[in-house]
Amino acid sequence: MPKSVLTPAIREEIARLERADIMVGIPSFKNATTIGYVVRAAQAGLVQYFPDLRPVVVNSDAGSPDGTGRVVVETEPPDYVERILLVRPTNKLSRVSLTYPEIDGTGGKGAALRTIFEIAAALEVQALVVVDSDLRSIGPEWIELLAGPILKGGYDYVAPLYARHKHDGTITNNVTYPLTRALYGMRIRQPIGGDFGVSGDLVRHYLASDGWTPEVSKFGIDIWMTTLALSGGFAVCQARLGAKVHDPKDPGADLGPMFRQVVTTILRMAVANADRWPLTKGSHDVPAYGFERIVDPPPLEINVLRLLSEFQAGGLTLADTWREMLAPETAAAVLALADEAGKVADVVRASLDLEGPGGETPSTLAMAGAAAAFSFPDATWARVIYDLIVTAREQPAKLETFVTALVPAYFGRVASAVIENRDLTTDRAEESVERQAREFERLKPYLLDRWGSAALAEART
Ligand SMILES: Nc1nc2c(ncn2[C@@H]2O[C@H](COP(=O)(O)OP(=O)(O)OP(=O)(O)O)[C@@H](O)[C@H]2O)c(=O)[nH]1
Ligand SMILES: [Mg+2]
Repeated sequence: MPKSVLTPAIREEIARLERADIMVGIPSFKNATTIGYVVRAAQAGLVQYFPDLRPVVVNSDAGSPDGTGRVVVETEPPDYVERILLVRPTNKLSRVSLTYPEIDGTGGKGAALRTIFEIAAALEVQALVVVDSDLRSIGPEWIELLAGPILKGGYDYVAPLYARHKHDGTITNNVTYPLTRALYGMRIRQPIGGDFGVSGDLVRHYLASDGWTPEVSKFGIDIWMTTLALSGGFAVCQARLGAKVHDPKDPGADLGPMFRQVVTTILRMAVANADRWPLTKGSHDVPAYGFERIVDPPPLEINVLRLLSEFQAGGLTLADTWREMLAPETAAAVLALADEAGKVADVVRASLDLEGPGGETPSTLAMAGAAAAFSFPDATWARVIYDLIVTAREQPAKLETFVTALVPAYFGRVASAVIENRDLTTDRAEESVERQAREFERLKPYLLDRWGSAALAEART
């Protein structure tokens, strides 16, 4: 079992808290403007829905210079919860903010969660709920929705189910959802959602697991947790949370490092679980807890032109790497698509006035409309990901290089999805995500075939 990472200061905090039944953990890094709201929602939820349990809220911060930790501790006056809920809390509301230690020199969301797990285990909580600190759409009921299935239903892992804008969640939609579903047979729609519930048993399983790689210490953590829950045979469900409104990100500008961390992790775990997924056929729905919601998440602008241009540039500079990491036919198909992306990008540039008076970027809709000719087919994308699983086994030392080289192709795939969904409602866009997930399942024999023949070739050498 990996050794504990807790600092003396954190140990002291644990000794002071002694025990708790339910814990809300909040990782943060420079979230002073939004975390107060999240803490208030968490506290109100704990009092309103679990009045008899001993609660604790723990913020695991990266040492943010913007006063995030102070906001957590000072967020509201002492009688706040009583005033808004008209009930007096039965149990003391304990709330702490601490700076988490790095894991082997690496800090990040995963390292923050590691500290949260250690505290949850030390306090012997029955249920741990983790929520992001940049949430705008959390309410007290999220605590019930994420902890209820554990405390009342015997579940160990509660994944979130929320309406996200059709252009949000691109790593989820294009990689983690379809791949988790095809490999492990469970339709967990948000396997890296960031807001989730975990039982005390599963927390201990996480702490006992090896494999805290540098990627897992960062944004690889979410898919690592979901995959361990599945591979460990834990009872998994989903909770309907409504909309996820948070600090939005444009995939072309912000998501490169996150993509690398998440995808490296899911591929390594696919290799590690090779005794499991070849036996899984098809997929199952995962029970969903909570009342249905009708919500429209706020729109998100995506710079389609930048995505297409980066894909084209990748085709020019990374061709050899793509040929090394993909099957020959897949590499040829992706190179042709990158070339096509370049041509379409030229059309977009010519048809839109990119140097408008304010120099502002044209809208997503305008760019996607001008790029309508471009499409990165589901089947090609599924083969790209499947090829990489095989490559991850054959050349593990070069996996990071390969996943980095995959980023421009992912941009191409995201551009294609944005273009395809440009006129669709969020509901209709969901159908294309499902279609792609089915394509991953349909092509699983391709993966099994390549996996088997690569193993055979290896055995012969
Ligand atoms: N402690 C710590 N927390 C971090 C770090 N990076 C991100 N976080 C927290 O992790 C959560 C998710 O980070 P975001 O940057 O919002 O990522 P996202 O793209 O919204 O990812 P999702 O979880 O999929 O929504 C937030 O609560 C962040 O404050 C970090 O380096 N250290
Ligand atoms: Mg966020």
